[in-house]
Amino acid sequence: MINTVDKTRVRETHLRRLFFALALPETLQQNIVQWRADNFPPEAGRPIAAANLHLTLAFLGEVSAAKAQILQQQAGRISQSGFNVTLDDIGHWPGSGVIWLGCKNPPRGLLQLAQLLRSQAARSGCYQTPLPFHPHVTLLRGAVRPVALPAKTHNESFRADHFLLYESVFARGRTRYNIVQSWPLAGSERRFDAN
Ligand code: 2AM
Repeated sequence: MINTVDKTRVRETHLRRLFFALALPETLQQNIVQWRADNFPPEAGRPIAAANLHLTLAFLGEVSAAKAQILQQQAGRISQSGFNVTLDDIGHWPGSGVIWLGCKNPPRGLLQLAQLLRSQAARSGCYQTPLPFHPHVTLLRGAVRPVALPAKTHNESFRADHFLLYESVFARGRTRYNIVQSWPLAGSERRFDAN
């Protein structure tokens, strides 16, 4: 009996750090890393590993299994078309130490998808920042000093034909983003379930 109670408690208290995001195609990740190496000195900040370059749609924070299940069910009911994302903007937020790539004119589909996921998250009790959504791909962290930004980005586009739920895991001094689940955006077939 004692074992049963303990197991239940462990399940309820096991929290995972989760977020919804768009993945970047691998070639684009590699191109960005090359462009970053050519355009930023090593002291500019800590570069994000190629495989970790992504565009966050909604950050959920530390989430229980029960809450994650509800959010996954809601995400599965989203019916939206895919869209193209062009990374033609660059910026620096010295307060958070982030240097990023973004979109001068984010596509409406991107804003709608993020808005929906963020409001579903808020309704489930996941704190959402009151700051407006500013879609971006974080390139460097720890960039707290002034830095000369390149005048232009490499201006690459990618097709967002699916969105994903990731778990952020920190182990042996490294952050890894593991795919929990993926959902296609209309007009595409792609689907992946980690479980
Ligand atoms: P960032 O790149 O602007 O730091 C995984 O950690 C992703 O979730 C990152 O892309 C990060 O955005 C975002 N994220 C992390 N902590 C967050 C927070 N407290 N609020 C909003 N987004 C956060």
